[in-house]
Amino acid sequence: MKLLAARLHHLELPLVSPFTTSFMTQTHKRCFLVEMELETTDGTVVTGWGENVALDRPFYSPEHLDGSAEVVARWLVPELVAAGEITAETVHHHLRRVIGNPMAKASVEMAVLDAQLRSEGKSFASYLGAVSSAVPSGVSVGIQDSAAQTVRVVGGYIDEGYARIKLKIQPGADIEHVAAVRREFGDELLFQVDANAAYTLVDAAHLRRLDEYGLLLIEQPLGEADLRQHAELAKQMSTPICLDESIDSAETAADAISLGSAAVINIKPGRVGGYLEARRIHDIARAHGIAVWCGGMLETGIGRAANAALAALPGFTLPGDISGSDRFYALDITTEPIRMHDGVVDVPAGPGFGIEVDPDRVAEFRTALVEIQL
Ligand code: OSB
Ligand code: MG
Repeated sequence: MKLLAARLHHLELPLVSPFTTSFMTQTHKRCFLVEMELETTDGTVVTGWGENVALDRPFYSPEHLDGSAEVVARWLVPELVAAGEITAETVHHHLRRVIGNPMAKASVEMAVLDAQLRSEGKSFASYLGAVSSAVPSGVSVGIQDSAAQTVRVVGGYIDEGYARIKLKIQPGADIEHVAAVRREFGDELLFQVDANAAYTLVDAAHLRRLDEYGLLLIEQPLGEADLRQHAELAKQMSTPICLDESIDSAETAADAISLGSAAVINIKPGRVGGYLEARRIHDIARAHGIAVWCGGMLETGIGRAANAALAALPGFTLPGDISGSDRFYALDITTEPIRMHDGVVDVPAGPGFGIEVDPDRVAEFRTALVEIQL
């Protein structure tokens, strides 16, 4: 395929409720969609959509939204134009001169992948080799002001039917909140926590207090670069350690596994540079007997649909942060929202990512439209 046009749709969507992590509170989601027109070898013009998941501020990873958009327009798209003939499978290679910026790269690869699959009439799930038609749907619950409020919010999601609860924690909002949820909802609840790098190895004795609550895992307790220290922490507590921020490529996944830093890996396609790298990490982890699950970045229906397909690979043995669109948004930008029902999200079966972008909704939430000059 050959790139004919590329444009960025900058969006701002209100969240149904504020989302607080150890690093910031979000009330709105800002992101941009990458729309690409490509010409296939037989001369057909096809459109594909990608979604960029960089956060507003560089508080989760080094990337931030405005910088990521600049990298796409100024450095990545020109590399694809210079490459001439491209396929989804060669995008990663063509972008190799640009260091880092995985979320920018992922959004570009997504648009090419969606276009390619649409031109072939093939779903992303069948392209990947998905083995299930629905995936268990977990929900990520932000830090609340009190343990009582945490119980109320978690209870609401349990009533909706979510298959697994992930609770954000930080020093001062951890043991007591976890204990309250366990007391209220019992030992059967699939329950895990996410610290977003809020602790240090000095907190090991404190974190060990979580062991008595039968958590599925603790996600990213220590710093992004602390692979060795996570391995040390793993020796000091029985709750399985899952890495999120630390894993930015198949190589770091391999290192984390061989160092004993992670018993579980959260795979986020944006964080690792795209869905194809995400699949490589799945393959490596599966070969080592390491469980993986699909993380989320408050995606719109585009990223949510793609994540559901990824999570249908056989190594995704734990429920992902793949909730219904209504977990974050009253209105999504796809013609049909992603729905959670009976604790699962259906894997889209249509061509490409299997959703249709709603142009009116995109226009409604759009703050800027940038046509990239090729
Ligand atoms: O650490 O998993 C995280 C959202 C933004 C940044 C980091 C994280 C998250 C979430 C939300 O937990 C997961 C979701 O999209 O449902
Ligand atoms: Mg996380």
